[in-house]
Amino acid sequence: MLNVKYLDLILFLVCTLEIAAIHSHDALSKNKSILIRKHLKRLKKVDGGVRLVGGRDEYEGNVEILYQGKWGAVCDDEWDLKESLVVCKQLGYFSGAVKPTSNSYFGISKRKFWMDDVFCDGTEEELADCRFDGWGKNDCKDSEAAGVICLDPAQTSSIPNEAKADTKRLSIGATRKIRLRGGRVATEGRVEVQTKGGRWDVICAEGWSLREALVVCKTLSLGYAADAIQTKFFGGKLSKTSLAGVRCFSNETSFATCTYQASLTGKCSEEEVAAVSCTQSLSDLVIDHEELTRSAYLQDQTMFFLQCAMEENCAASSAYQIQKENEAWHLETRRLLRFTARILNAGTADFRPLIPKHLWEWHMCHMHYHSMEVFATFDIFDAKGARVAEGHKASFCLEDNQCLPGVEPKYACANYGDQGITVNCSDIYKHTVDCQWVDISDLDPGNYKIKIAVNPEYKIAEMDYRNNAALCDFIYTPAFGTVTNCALELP
Ligand SMILES: *[C@@H]1O[C@H](CO)[C@@H](O)[C@H](O)[C@H]1NC(C)=O
Ligand SMILES: *[C@@H]1O[C@H](CO)[C@@H](O)[C@H](O)[C@H]1NC(C)=O
Ligand SMILES: *[C@@H]1O[C@H](CO)[C@@H](O)[C@H](O)[C@H]1NC(C)=O
Ligand SMILES: [Ca+2]
Repeated sequence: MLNVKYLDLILFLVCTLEIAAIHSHDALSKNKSILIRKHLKRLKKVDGGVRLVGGRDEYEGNVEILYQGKWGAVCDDEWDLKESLVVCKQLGYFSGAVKPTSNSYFGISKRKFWMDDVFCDGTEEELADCRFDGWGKNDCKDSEAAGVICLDPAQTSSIPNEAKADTKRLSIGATRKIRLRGGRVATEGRVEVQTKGGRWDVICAEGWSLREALVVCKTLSLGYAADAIQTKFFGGKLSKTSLAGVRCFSNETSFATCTYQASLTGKCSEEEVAAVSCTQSLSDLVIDHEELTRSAYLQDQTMFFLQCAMEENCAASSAYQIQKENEAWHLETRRLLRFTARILNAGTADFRPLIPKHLWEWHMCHMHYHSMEVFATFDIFDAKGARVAEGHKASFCLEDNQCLPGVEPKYACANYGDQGITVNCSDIYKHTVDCQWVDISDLDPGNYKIKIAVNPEYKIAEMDYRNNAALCDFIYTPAFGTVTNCALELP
């Protein structure tokens, strides 16, 4: 520790002297101080500097950012490829094939969250230049840290487009039995996998999520996963043969078909092990794709009417560019694809927000409390499968808008009411609601795919995620837009 401190001091002195020596040449000195600043940022000592923690090498880990001299975590809400690209670029790593990670993939965060709802357009020099909720403003749990896997610049030529995290995945296999141990009741505990020799091994908690937990509960005939836990609380010790990087899609009927990363066996980067808590009754959101196709239409709207929406990051990046560069931006028009999202709870338990009521955030623009960060995402893909437009519903408020006959609505947003969706009730976001659209101003007419997903980050436990997203054709001509041909799938 002491060495590092001295090193910094020496570096600082050298820099100061150098600046002083060339003080007469103003421009040069300015150039130099910019260079030094950049260098220091590389050394991660200046606010806005980023570093990766918890990974196996310097090119991967949960992202931490320095602000007011303190390191803090970044929340994984809205965290995807563009944000990871900016981080890898800022760190000077090759950014052609990076991979975002979420759910504290590289370990539970022990730091305060500095950033939440980060939106980058990919051109930013630094993560701090991206849009986000404001320093320290967040509603995230320690299991929601965002991370990245960047590529080592030396390796770029040998690894094609696939990030290394996905290389060498093997099936768990039917010969490996699983069981739960260490819980207070039989339906919870650490997950153990039987080795070839008959011993039982715990699983490295890295990346452990509700998806894997759901398959474990199904495999053991214990119902569904109420919780996926990364913990030491249920005992168990990682060994040289402990599996790591275990991943399921959540649609598997047996844990045997889930995969693990062979190269990481026995190399867990943390001490926590994977655990689950199973339950028989849970919620199950289902997206109504018929309502979606019925209700979709295009609308041209001036940005004057989209100010609240822009404040909630609903518009495309180009809208923010226009807002920055054009004084008369209010008069510019955006083209919106509007539609109704109707979400039924077809499960056996109410769907409730993840965060407790006292942490709900009041949204002035839309005059209600937000109880959940990312409830729904809307993505448009081109023929090659590249995402070309996105929207998201941040300004939602979970409530029972319509219930099947004989079911009493229970949840209502008005008056700081309880939020949730009762079994057999639907929460409906009409096409007229703000942000209930995708900004397609940057798209050329053509054939696209649109994907509408609820609970897209698998943060709230459900019985089944295969009905959480609708993937449909979006036919866009100069005259109209149609959404047809939907199929339900995983978010
Ligand atoms: C400072 O840097 C800019 C570009 O980075 C360069 O064009 C300019 O010549 C430099 N000025 C001096 C005095 O070195
Ligand atoms: C589960 O989902 C994945 C990804 O969408 C898909 O590739 C796979 O075929 C699905 N498996 C089953 C059993 O449906
Ligand atoms: C919900 O509706 C389904 C189908 O109509 C019915 O089978 C089920 O009993 C209902 N559940 C509740 C809790 O009302
Ligand atoms: Ca569902």
